[in-house]
Amino acid sequence: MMKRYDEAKEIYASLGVDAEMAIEALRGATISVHCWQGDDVIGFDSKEALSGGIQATGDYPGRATTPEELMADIDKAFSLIPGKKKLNLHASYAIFDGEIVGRDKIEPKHFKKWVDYAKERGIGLDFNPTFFAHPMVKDNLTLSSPDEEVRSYWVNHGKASVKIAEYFASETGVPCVLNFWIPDGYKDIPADRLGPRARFMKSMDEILTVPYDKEKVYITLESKVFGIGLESYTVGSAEFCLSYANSRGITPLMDNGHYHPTEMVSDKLSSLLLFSDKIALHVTRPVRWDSDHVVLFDDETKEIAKEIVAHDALDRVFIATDYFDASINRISAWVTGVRNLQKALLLALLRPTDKLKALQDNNEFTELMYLQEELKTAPFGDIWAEFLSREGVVADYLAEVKKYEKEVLVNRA
Ligand code: RNT
Ligand code: ZN
Repeated sequence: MMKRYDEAKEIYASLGVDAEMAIEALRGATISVHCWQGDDVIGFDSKEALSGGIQATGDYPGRATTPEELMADIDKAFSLIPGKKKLNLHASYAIFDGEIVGRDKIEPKHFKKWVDYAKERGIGLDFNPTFFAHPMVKDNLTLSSPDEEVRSYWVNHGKASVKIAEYFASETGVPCVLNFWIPDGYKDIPADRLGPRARFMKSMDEILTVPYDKEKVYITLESKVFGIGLESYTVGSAEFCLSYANSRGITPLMDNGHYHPTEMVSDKLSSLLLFSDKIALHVTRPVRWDSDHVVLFDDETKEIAKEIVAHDALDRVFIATDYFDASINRISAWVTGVRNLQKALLLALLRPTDKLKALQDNNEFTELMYLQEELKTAPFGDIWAEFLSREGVVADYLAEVKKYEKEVLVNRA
């Protein structure tokens, strides 16, 4: 083992890369892992089916149906994922002891068990208000609804969420990313595209009147181009969200499943980095649509990681995962996707970035092609294996996952 790493380190050194520094940098990179892979985005606060134009397909056995089960599954997944992690929660994962309240009235106390969970494990928490799968979603609209009762209900949900995010940060000592995403939109061509967006703007402005500590809470806004049943128009389009975020001093969030199929988030990152201090990402894998398949070690994931690392922006980009596959073992889905994102970051850290940039600026494209292609067959796997062993996580996580499936998951009702 040691020998393979030492040899790999030498090979990278000959390409102008310090493997030790790459491993060190990866250890410092935090991934915010979404809780909703564990239960197909169902949560605990409502009996409604998943809505909002998103879908978790498949019926693999063992879905977590209680907070205890979900926490146990996250523990299992986290034990198999190296590096620094945060847990990303949705408001729908509120844990009510006794009295159940509406989403407009949720309070920090409804998330105390999650805070205890995070503190015991020394991790931070991120948060998302949940604007879907709820009876107060009317005609596919929430913050942009023309029905004032509906709109203000969701404004109150947003306001309540700001307070919960601040509570998370205060309790854990780790800043909380609070992400707003609304599914609002129309199946067919709207007569009025501006009205809903104006109401969305007004609603967000109302939510942002809640005072919060900007060192503790980073509010992000996630755009989307379409959803199932919302094919013709989404209120929170890319242009709306980017303009809104930049004009209000909040952070734009890009989900790489939320663009037209030939648009690449990897190409958008550098532009946003020039205009925003922080940016946020949901890393997912869209297959023909925003299908939220498990993240693979594929070209676009590598390219996204490359852009973050090449511009020295690991501390400016909030990196989160967002996918939900119910057709395979859910723990394995978590581990595979998050590890692939970390692999992509490591691969990016193992590039002689300055040398490559100089080749571009000197118009030496023959040399640039040569070196970039050589890097593709460098012994990346040995550096990754070294990182896993230093982090104390097993390389073969499937055996662990299968054991947990047999002992725990299949026995669930
Ligand atoms: C939906 C968005 C959003 C959700 C989660 C559950 O298309 O990507 O981020 O996936 O909030
Ligand atoms: Zn997303």
